[in-house]
Amino acid sequence: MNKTIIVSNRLPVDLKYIDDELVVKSSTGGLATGMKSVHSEGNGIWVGWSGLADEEMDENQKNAVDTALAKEKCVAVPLNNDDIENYYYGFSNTALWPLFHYFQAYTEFELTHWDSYVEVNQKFADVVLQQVNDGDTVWVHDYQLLLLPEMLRAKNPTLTIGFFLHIPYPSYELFRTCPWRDELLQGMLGADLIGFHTYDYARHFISCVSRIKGIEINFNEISYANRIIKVDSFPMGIDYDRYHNAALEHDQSSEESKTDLMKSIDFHNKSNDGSKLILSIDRMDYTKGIPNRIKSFEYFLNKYPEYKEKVRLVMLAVPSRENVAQYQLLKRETDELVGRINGDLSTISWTPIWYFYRSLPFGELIDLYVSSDVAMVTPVRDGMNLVAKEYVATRTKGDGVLILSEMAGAAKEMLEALIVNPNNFDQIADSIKEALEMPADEQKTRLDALQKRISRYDVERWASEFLKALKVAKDIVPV
Ligand code: ADQ
Repeated sequence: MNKTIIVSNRLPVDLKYIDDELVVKSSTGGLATGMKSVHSEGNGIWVGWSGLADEEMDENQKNAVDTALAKEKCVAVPLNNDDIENYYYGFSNTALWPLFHYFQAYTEFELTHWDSYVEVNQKFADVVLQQVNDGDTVWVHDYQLLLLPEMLRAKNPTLTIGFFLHIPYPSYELFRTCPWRDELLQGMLGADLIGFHTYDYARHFISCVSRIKGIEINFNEISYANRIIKVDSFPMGIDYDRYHNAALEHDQSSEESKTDLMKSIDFHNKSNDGSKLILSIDRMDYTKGIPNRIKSFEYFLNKYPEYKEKVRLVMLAVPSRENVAQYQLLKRETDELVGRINGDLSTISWTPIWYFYRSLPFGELIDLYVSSDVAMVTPVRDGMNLVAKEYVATRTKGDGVLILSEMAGAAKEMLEALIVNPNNFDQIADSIKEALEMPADEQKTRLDALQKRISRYDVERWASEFLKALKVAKDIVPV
C-alpha cells in the first residue's frame, strides 16, 4: 500500500537533552494538527530536522533520538551547525524570508548561504528517497525546501509530489532580483501540485514561471517537461474545535482554577471600571508590523484622548530567530517604543501597554483571547496569519472585534473584520475607536459570519483538500 510522507524543515516534535535525559514533546502547532490524520494513517511518516545539531550529540545520543523519533513516526535529517547557520539562518531567513515578504533592503544574497541551501535540500532528498517506495506521495512544506520537489522527481519520477508555501509569493519584480531565481523555480516545478494560501500568491508564481522560464501557461496549469503542474490556492485553517472548546471551558472555570495571568486581568478589570483590552500576539518578526502597531496605538490615544486610562494594549511577542541581526534590532526598537510610551503616558493606575516577550502556554493564550475586547492583527506582510482565526474561534459569546491588516492572507477570507492598511495610523486609530464602540448586535453579526467560515474550513479540511487535489493533479495526462 502506498504511503504519504510529510516533509518540513522542523519535525512536529520538540527534543531536548535535559541532564543527559532526552525529553520528547509533540508539537501542537497548526501544521502538526492539520497533518495529524495524514501522518497517523497507515505507514505515513514525517521527515525533518530534529532541532538538535548533529555534532553536539555522541553516537548513543543520536541513536536515542532516532529511536524516540521512530515512536512518533518521524525520521530526522541530520544537520550540523554550519548547515543551521548557512541554510537556515542564512539563505532561508536572510534571503528568502525577507525577499518573499517584500523586505528587499533586508535581503542578503550570499553564495555560501546558497551553496548550503542546495546541499541541505539534497540532504533532505537523500533521507526522503531512503524512505519512499515507488508510487508514494510526498508533501513538501515551505520556503526552506524549494529545491526538494525537483530533487525527488529526478531520482524517482513515480512519486506524487505536492508542495505548499506557507509565506507570501512575491511579485515578479521582486522575485527577479534573486540570483538563483531559475534554480528556485526549477526546484518547485518538480511538484505535481503547488499550493499557496491565496489566489494572488498563485498568480505571482505563475507570472514568474511564464516570464522567467518562458513557459506557456493555461490558466492554472503549467505544461512543462511532458507533465502538467497544477497551481492553486488552499487557505490554511486552524484546529477550530480546539480553540473554541478551550474557550468554552475557560468560561466555566472556577475562581481557584484560574491562571495567575487571568487573576491579574480580572484584578485590573475590576479596579479600572469599564476599561477595555486590545490584544496583539505574534512571533517577534519584522513582517508582523509590531512597531507600527505600537505607534498607531499611541496615535489613537493622542487622537482620542478620552480613551486614556480606558484601554490597554496587551502585547505578546514570542522570541524568534534571535541570532539574526534584524530580529535583534526589532527587539530593541520594540523595547524602546514600549518604554517610551509607557513612560510618557502611564498614570498611577494605568499602564497603556502590557508587553510580554515570551511564549505562553496554551491555557494562558486562551485567557488572553477570551479576555480581549479587540484583537489587532496588523502585519505589514503575512502569508496567512492564524492568530486572526484563533481569536475568532475563541469568541464563544458572540462579542469581540478583529482589526485585520489587508496585507495578511487571512484578509482575503475574513472580510467581516475591520480591514486596515497597517501603515495608515489615522485609519487604524479610527478602526480602534470603531471597534471599541461597535454595537453588540453588529459585533455578533460579523463574528457569526466569520465563525461559520473559519469552522468549516479548518486545518483538517485544508489538508484533505490539498491531498485530494494532488491526486487529481498527478493523474492529468498532457495532450
Ligand atoms: P507564523 O509566521 O509563525 O507562520 P501565524 O500564522 O500567526 O504565524 O502562527 C503563529 C502561531 O503561534 C499561532 O498559532 C499562535 O497562536 C502561536 N503563538 C503566537 N504567539 C504566541 C505566544 N506568545 N505563545 C504561544 N503561542 C504563540 C507562518 C506564516 C503565516 C502562516 C503560517 C501557517 O508566516 O503567515 O499563517 O505559517 O501557514
